[in-house]
Amino acid sequence: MKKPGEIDTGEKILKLLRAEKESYLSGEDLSRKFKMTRAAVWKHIHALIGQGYGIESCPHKGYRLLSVPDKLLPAEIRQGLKTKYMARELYCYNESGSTNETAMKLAGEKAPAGTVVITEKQTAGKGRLNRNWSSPAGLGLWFSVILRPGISPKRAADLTFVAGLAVVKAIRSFTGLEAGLKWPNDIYINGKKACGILTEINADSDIVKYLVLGIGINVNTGKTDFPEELRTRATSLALEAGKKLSRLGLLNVLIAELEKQYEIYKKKGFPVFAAEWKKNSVIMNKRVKVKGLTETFEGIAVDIDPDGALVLRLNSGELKRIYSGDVS
Ligand code: BT5
Repeated sequence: MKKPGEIDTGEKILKLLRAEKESYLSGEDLSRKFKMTRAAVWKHIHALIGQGYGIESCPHKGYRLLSVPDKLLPAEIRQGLKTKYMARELYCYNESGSTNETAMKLAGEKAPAGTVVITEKQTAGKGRLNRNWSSPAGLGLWFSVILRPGISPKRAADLTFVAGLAVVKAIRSFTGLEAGLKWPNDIYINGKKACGILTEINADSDIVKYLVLGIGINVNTGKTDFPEELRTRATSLALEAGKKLSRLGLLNVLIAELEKQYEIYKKKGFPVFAAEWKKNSVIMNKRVKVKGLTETFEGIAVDIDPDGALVLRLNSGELKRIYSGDVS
């Protein structure tokens, strides 16, 4: 695990190694630069190797960076970050229960807006209504973002739309895949679910104190990595693209897109979003079945209203607004 905030010596050494590219960085130079013994330098190098970095150590020449691991390490994420505040505070784990749970706790302890909690694997990843979210190690992006939007609790669901749109745009630009939105919180590709979003809040009666956006994307998940019951309904970007993809590359594009869309939302408000969301939806003007908590409705999805409700034209011609449920 890596705490947020300041860059440690190991990360600074890594930066120098990266800058050297093909040539070697001598242990002596490093020990002078960081005012530490060569044994201490070796300890840092050893720790980096332990994290999965390929570092060659050559007598009389020094150290050379050969490869970086396919892991969501803070130094790797920070490297490609082009945001003002999104993911500037970063908590990275090898394994966690649920990143949403950790993020809610950190937000309660005053973590700033934009803080990101990310993990290689979740053991208790969750969806809405405490459903399970399958999050196997090293295959997806399982992360949560803390926001402090200063909105009424009634508007909290807006942020699910903001995140959904950012995810769709990022997947399309990074992979070229035709990802689309399914109300209220899913991203689909070729009729299967590739991503889910879970928004949680801590609120007073009239203001959201903090909000956590939980985003789960199946990136390199293979068919048999999914639990059996999901195999016909779930997909991953790699399965659709026919090749393995860089989780780090996608994460960087997505974090930047999320900051961009969130800023647009704050400036222009929900209606601008709803319009853009509809354009990227896979259910608009289609016949759907919506299972609510107590009732199921069938009809044509015709609109998203200003409150984020799905508007269905029922067979009777009546327009029905639905505030929560699962669409199929
Ligand atoms: C969601 O809920 O789709 C929200 C998922 C949010 C996951 C992220 S990961 C990071 C953060 N930390 C967390 O603990 N959660 C968030 P819902 O619409 O209720 O869908 C849940 C349903 O999707 C399950 O009941 C399964 O049927 C299906 N499902 C579970 N895992 C899946 C997966 N990896 N891919 C596709 N479908 C899945």
